[in-house]
Amino acid sequence: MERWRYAVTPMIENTKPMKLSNQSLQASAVAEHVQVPQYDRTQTGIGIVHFGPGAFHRAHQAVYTEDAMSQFGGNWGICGVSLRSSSARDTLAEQDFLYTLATLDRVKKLQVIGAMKEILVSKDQTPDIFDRLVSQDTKLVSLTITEKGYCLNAEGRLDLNHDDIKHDLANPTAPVSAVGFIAIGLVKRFKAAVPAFNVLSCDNVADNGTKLRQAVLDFIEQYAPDALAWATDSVAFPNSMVDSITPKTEDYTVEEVSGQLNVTDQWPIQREAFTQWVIEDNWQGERPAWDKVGVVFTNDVHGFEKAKLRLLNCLHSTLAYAGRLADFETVYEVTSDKSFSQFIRKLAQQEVIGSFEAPSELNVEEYSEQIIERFLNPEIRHLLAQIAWDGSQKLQMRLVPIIKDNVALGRDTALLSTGLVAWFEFIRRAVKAEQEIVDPLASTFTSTPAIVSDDLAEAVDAFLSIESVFDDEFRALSGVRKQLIDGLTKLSTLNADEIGPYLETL
Ligand code: CS2
Repeated sequence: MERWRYAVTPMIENTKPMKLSNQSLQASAVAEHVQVPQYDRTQTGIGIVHFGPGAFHRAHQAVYTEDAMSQFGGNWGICGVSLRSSSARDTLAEQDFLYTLATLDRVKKLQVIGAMKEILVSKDQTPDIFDRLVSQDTKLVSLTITEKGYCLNAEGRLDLNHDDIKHDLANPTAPVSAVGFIAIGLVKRFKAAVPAFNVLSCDNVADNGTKLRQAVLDFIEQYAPDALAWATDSVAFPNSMVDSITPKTEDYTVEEVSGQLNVTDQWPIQREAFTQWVIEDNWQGERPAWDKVGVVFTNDVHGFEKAKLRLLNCLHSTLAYAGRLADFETVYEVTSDKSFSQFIRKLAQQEVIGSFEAPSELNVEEYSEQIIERFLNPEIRHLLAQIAWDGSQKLQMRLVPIIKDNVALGRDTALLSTGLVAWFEFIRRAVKAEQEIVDPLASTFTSTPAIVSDDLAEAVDAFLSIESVFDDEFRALSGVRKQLIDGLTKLSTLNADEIGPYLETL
């Protein structure tokens, strides 16, 4: 299916395309309508180590860094670090770590990104990773590893009983966690009298920098207490909010981008045009000229974080679970359905806006409507099934806090509870159908019979008993518990084409 074509047809007709590489760039084999790095990659040093060089990092932070270097220079090449898989390294190494960002929106754009200079994999390159972490050239360590990678306990402190943390404290020459690598790397710098680097979380987590700082300092307190005062005073952990809808790369993306590029890119990244990065203005020393390419440095990141998590991610997750129960495939399809679009607008207007204090410079009504317009981008095929991954991690930030805040404020929670109930029913149907569940708690769901009980109060209580998602305060919300039981009682009886009409009744 031909989904999108550019105005310019491929420059080279009927020849086998070269691979995207430094060589094909220098040979100008890449089509003329494609933006390419405006700096000499061979002369650009590495100043950033990034843990988790996945699609979002490559679509967001790496692109801001690319633009900053193309327009303002600087040795801000990125060393990606993969703690699990070697696929990104093995694939991108074949094309000199170049890849294409395909911006798919009303206006389409192809940009070859050169900021990624290397990707190291911890299973066989740990010494090289530490060399990068200790190098004076490294001014920043950033992360997109999701909150579960921070190894925190319910109190927001480092979980010293976490298998990875226990391993790293016992094996500091071969850590397996990002927290371990960062903490041990900082201690090495302390002992070598090398100034600290900044640590920047780019995860979809409220207070991401504050949480990561606590985890790293807790690790150092156990591992090298003599370095704790230095780390406490010398390392900046700014909070940040990140935003750009970045669906995973599909086979058609590779085919279509390579066709437009005139060279083969094995792993392009697709993304919407909208992108936003808000970083707390808490920084030691140099940084890329991000502020000159659209990044906002402010002291009120918290308000932007909440606005985004609550007005985008809460709606995303609600659409994912309710939409999958209604057999929709993508965000575009489900948001195009009148019943669903009316529901999420009511959810935003009646139960999300007003649940938090937004930054004074943000018009939340306009922001919310802009988000729903972004969901209606026909060029982005964002799978609901992908957004549905890791619900036990995501909903504790996207839905649970809003319900708690609304109860405390005496506000309604019926629509928010519907989103939570949709997750419950989504999991129940997957367990009954023995379908794969992508979630760190998948085994909990499949090994807890009450989750799929026909006694829906028992089923709700089984979900609410999951300590990592719901705390005692939430379990004590008796009114919410009744909403969840009533909602699941209704939702569990509905087939796909009855979900939308049901939402209209709420
Ligand atoms: C999505 C996010 O997959 C998901 O959970 O809600 O990745 C969302 O696309 C980004 O936060 C948008 O910035």
